[in-house]
Amino acid sequence: MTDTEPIDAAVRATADEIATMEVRGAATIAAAAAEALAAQAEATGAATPEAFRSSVRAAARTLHETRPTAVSLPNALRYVLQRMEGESVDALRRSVVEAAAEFVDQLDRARGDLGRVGANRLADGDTVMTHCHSTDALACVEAAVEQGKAIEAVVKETRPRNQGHITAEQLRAVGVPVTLIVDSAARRYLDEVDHVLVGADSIAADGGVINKIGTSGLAVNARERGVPIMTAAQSIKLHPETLTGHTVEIEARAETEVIGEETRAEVGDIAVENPAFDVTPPRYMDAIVTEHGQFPPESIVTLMRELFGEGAADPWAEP
Ligand code: RUB
Repeated sequence: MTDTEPIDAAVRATADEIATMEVRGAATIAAAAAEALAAQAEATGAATPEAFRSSVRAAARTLHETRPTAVSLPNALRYVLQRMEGESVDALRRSVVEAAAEFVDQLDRARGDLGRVGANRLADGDTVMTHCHSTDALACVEAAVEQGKAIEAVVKETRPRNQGHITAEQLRAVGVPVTLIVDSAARRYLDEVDHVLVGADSIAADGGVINKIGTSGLAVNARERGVPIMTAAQSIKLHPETLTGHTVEIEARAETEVIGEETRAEVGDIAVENPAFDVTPPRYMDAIVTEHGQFPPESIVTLMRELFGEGAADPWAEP
């Protein structure tokens, strides 16, 4: 069946914002995608249940195509589409709007719950090193601060997009003293920190952690220095397709994020690559902290099976 209902402008705007990284970070992308499906449900002029379903699925496909690595995006779409039910357009619309609101609510609660789990790993007086900007990772520091612990942070700037600046700002907002460093200084500062704390875009069934490029090198260095490293990742970061052997696609972003066109012309004929994420093998990660508790990476598959069964559907596909 072909889609007859247009994609709502709000959906297109959200898809653009995700693609250009105005909206970024796995959990934030997931919430925006769920809300965009609700916007499509509210706006569509579909006259029949079949046309309604088709229009929401088409919106989901538009959102799904934006960025490939954070599984929270397809997991958000799955959550809402699997709850799209009803015999009439009105009932279908209600189900989508309610499911999207429920999803966003669960995201917030999961972040709070995992934050309290992660905070238990942090002691009063600890210093954490961060990479990129992760709302799940920040939740652990925020919960520790709420528990009355004094926490300091060494924040990697995270080239090429400098998401470390966002982390620095948000940590300062909760009163955490911050030292900003360039990425290549990380190993030098590992001796001064008690934990490395990162987020995740996807977690594979073998416990591999897919996160911002640079995480795996940081993890190897942390292991060599004996500094524990944890990933804070609510369960929407678990990648169900990896249960059946699929690998996670690593997004390649624009070369201009690495070097401006003018400078590049001055430098001469060079190749530039800009992978946005990398995979940290489970042996270099000490713990994955979720809203269901803390897991050694090798055991995360048990939670994945419990939540997703043996795999994942693609409910946005055209029937
Ligand atoms: C963001 C990034 C974050 C994870 C987790 O990459 O790698 O660590 O998405 O974030 P980008 P959160 O800036 O390219 O989106 O914990 O907020 O879901």
